[in-house]
Amino acid sequence: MSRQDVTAYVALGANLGDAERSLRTALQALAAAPGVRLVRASGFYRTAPVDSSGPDYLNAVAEVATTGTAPELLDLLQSIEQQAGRERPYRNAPRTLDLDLLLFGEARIVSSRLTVPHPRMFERAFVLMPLAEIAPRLVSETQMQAVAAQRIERLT
Ligand code: A4P
Ligand code: MG
Repeated sequence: MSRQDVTAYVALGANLGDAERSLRTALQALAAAPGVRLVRASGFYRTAPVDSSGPDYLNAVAEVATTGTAPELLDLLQSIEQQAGRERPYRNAPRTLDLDLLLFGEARIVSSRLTVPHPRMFERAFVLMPLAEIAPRLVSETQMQAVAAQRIERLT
């Protein structure tokens, strides 16, 4: 990791179509993007929809190292979503692929298109469990207990 690299965490979710294939393809696209290195990825988790409808989701979290900025990383995430055929009929609609930027180094960002840390990440087992798997120091025991009632199962 060079000195300018920033460690960022990306949440992956899908609940339409071949969700497992969508997540695998998204991880490959992250790994292949210029200036971005896929450092590690969690396992895949089957999760109950939260504030959303449709079938169970498949969720995961990836750690990347990037030489770019947070808005550039968001551009990349949105272009990967587009390639997966994502449509946006309404907020929290079922989706073929959702990529959210959870953390970007220590950055705190509030802009019209980006809020980091992701404002809802600590309410969600589908984010915290895979994040804790790859970066345990980022999630406290208290935070995990707060989402313990949400249904989530790690796939082997
Ligand atoms: N935006 C602002 N901050 C960020 C950020 N940190 N990362 C803006 C990504 N995007 C960010 O997102 C809407 C706008 O948020 C973007 O244009 C971007 O500029 P979107 O992906 O188009 O819409 P969305 O996915 O419907 O909204 P969002 O905010 O991603 O929804 P949530 O709150 O993330 O909820 N249940 C389970 N079990 N698993 C899931 O993965 N996901 C959701 C989505 C709901 N329930 C779920 C799951
Ligand atoms: Mg999103």
